[in-house]
Amino acid sequence: MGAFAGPFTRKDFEHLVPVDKKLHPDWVRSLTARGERTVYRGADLEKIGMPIGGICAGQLYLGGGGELWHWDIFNQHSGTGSEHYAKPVTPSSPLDQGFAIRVRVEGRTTERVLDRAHWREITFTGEYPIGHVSYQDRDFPVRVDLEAFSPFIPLNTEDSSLPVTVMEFTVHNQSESEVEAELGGWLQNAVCLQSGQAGEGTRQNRLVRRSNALMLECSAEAPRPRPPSKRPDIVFDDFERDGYGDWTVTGTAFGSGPVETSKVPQYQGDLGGHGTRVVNSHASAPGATVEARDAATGTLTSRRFQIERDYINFLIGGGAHQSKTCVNLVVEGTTVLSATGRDENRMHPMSWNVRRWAGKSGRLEVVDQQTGPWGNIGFDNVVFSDHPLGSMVALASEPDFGTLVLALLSSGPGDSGYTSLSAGSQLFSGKPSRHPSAKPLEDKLLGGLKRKLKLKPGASAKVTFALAWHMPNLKLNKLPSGRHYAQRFGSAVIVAGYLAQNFDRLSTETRLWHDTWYDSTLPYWFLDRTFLNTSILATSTCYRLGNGRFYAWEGVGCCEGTCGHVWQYAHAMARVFPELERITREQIDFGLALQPDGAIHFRGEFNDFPAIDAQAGAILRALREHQMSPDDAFLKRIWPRVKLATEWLLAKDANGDGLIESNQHNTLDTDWFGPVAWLSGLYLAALEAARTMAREVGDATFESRCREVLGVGKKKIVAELFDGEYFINKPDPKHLDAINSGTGCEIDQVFGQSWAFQVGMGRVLPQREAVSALKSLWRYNFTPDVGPYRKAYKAGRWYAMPGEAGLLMCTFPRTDWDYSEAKGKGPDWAAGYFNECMNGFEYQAAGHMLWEGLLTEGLAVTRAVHDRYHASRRNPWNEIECGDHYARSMASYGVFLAACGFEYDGPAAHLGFDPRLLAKGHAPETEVFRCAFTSAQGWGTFEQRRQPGRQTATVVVRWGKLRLRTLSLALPEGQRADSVLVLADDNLVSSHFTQAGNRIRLVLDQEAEIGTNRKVEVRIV
Ligand SMILES: [Ca+2]
Ligand SMILES: [Ca+2]
Ligand SMILES: [Ca+2]
Repeated sequence: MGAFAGPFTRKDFEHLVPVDKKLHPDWVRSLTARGERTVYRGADLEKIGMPIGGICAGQLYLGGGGELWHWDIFNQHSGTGSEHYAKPVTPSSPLDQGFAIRVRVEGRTTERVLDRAHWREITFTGEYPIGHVSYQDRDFPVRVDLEAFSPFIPLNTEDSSLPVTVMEFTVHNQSESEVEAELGGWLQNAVCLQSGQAGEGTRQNRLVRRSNALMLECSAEAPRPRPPSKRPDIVFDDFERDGYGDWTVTGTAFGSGPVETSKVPQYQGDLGGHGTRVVNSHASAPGATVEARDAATGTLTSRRFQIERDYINFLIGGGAHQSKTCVNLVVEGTTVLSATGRDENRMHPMSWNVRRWAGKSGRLEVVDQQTGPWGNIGFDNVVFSDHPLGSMVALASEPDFGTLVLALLSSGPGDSGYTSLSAGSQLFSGKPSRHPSAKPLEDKLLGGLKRKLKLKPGASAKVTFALAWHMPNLKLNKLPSGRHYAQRFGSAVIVAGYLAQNFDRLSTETRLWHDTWYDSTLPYWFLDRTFLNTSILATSTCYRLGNGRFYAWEGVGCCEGTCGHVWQYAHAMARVFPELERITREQIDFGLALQPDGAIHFRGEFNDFPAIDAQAGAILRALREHQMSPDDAFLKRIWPRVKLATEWLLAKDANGDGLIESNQHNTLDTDWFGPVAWLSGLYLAALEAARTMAREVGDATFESRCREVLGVGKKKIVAELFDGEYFINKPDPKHLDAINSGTGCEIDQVFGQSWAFQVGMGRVLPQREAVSALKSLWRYNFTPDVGPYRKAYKAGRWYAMPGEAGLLMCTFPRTDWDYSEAKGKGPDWAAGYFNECMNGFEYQAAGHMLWEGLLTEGLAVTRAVHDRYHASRRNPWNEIECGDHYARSMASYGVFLAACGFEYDGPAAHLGFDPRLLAKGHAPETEVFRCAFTSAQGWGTFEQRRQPGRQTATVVVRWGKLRLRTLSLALPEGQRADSVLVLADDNLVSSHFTQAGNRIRLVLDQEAEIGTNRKVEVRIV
């Protein structure tokens, strides 16, 4: 990527953010040009990791060379932070798996593994949900194209959340001769890969035929119970004393002895120890802060002992850092076993089977060599026993217990399977085995499948593999256990069988969605970026629990409780799988999180106080979820609770003037005081949403109450908080030590209006002031290079590196308030947010810019994020905030909706478009716009064509159905419609229309139901 702006001199950055962005005209043109599919190759392939499993079913990546990596499907908790932005993750895999091809042409045989290392020319195109990889080499007679995906069909949540990945290879014979080929895949049996201990069971592979597919099934089994032992337990140490006794201590982390559990810092909670003292290298470390205590390091080493029982049982807690926060068993100078905590202070029981070392002498080492977060280890109650602790016996309840399947679909007699292989490369040389294989847990067990092909010159053949997994033992702190998919399917074989049986429909409809999305006049880069964050649903940010509940982190393993103030920015799930948002509104926000006074605890059962923005967002989302419903049943069920939540907000505006007073907790993780433009603006938008819903359910009293406050508030927010250029806050003089952006130019200042557009509500903030605020954001906060700004303002995390562009969270253009005043006495980490570029917020502002007609600005902000995530820099599919695959980034779908000017109300059978970004048509003076849309029961394509004096609009349903009563369209500014004709499948439909400004509102005399592949056409003259 070349420079897209400049050249700049030092003078341009005098104010740190240049007023003149000096954008290159070519770059500006590329913002709106359709462009071409994004194809990555060469070094750009290295960091790619496109989520490729079903939604809410784990996290599996498709790498740039078609390798599957990451493999987070085993219910292991892995926390992530902000660090992967500056230091992107490089591919790694806990298990041995791959695909390879062997060809035989004119007596010569060659083999290639299908990965990045083995081909001269690989191209990768990731168009979520489908990834394409093409492999060629001038020395190799065949080209191989891979299409990888998991079934993904908007509105069909169940079929889009299968724990499965399809790898469909097409082999093309590019030579002049007939080619004999074999394409195969191998898979390590990774069941109980983490939990499986030597001597505690076996892994088993067998071949299964089902639904015309050949499957390699991988499973594990506990050993048969042995007769009970009569040897008594030996308590090695329970640490119930002042000092460490004969343990050798190094470093400072372990202090002078075991800590009394009554004296550990309160935030650590119950450590779950045995007796009154435990080893805990956080509680015993010196230092006054969490960071200082975690920074301490040290080791504890036991005396030598003889191994004379089958098990070593103990309690372990603390960090999950392998070899950094761990307990080791050292036998004859070698660490033979090691265990870490699970990033939890509470210790859990652990048993090691040590039968293999019976009679030998060993030592235990307790290690804390980690200085960052979770840099501590907890340890207690070491007992040598012939009985493992309870949890160990139940291999079947381990988080990584379950089944895995490699399947070959449409299988014929030319296919063969191996239940045991010494290596993947043995696929083509070994002797196929039909019989089950078993190996003890301590040994590696591989299996594979392959197909023989014969290809004439120019011919091609398709080979479809699938990988399925079934790991039902998900256990998240405080939450209902289990995986939703395990309620539908009993094993990976049954999952793969379902896939095989329904493969035509599932693959056709997945491709249909992909093709519908890309069948658009919008630029490829824009379609890529605004949809690819939907893949966050297919990462370990998101879960569907055993009871059907949707649950999510903010980012993978970070910040619990489906956080309302983060998730309210995200629009993708609501529009693509609205059922999951409805579940969350009903069961969580307006369910277990709703308090008797109407406050919503924004992390569900994980916190005990509300946030203003999350509260307003929940009300706005209730309206959006209602609009994405086929009828008003959802609203009727939820309305009394939405009303109660609105009353809580109204109570926060004690004097009823439309501005919120007192403490206002928000997504910047602190309480702000005094009227805050973005929080009061969101409050007004929520009131408008509540008013709309009150009207629909016939609650006239509440509707008029909302209307009254809105009437005052809409005026007051401008009079009090618009400073002539943008919206400011008026910090409460009684709380000047609280953090507050004050008169700074803050990214979310007109968020309320942005939300209003997303749900078709019209104006909460007046156009002139809203546009001026957005132009100020562009002027003061958009920088083509964040470097100079971050050099001056160092606090904050890195989501845009020096040399990269972004829209800063808050800058301080006025002289009456600056960063140090804004910071108040707030913590550094919270004030640092002002200096960051956080994608989800940027998308929120960018979408709003498009709605308000600031086309270049809105696209440039979106593109800045897109360019930051170019594969040459980092994984394009992993947008990071305080964690990987950060949920707020699903705000990018809202930018797409803004470009379409989309509005939809399912129960009212209303659909509308006001495209912001028209393309030139083939005919002279023609402008075209085409986009995908989703609705409550169906999805399809909207197309608009403008020629001088006339306009046509077409709605085609590609999947499901669409109820249509009213349709809202836009004419060019200043034009009036004389006549409007509506045709349903070429039959005239009677209708009438009204025009206000450039918007046409069309009413069909009778509601139409448009089925699959049917269309409605509107001709306006
Ligand atoms: Ca103890
Ligand atoms: Ca430490
Ligand atoms: Ca007030």
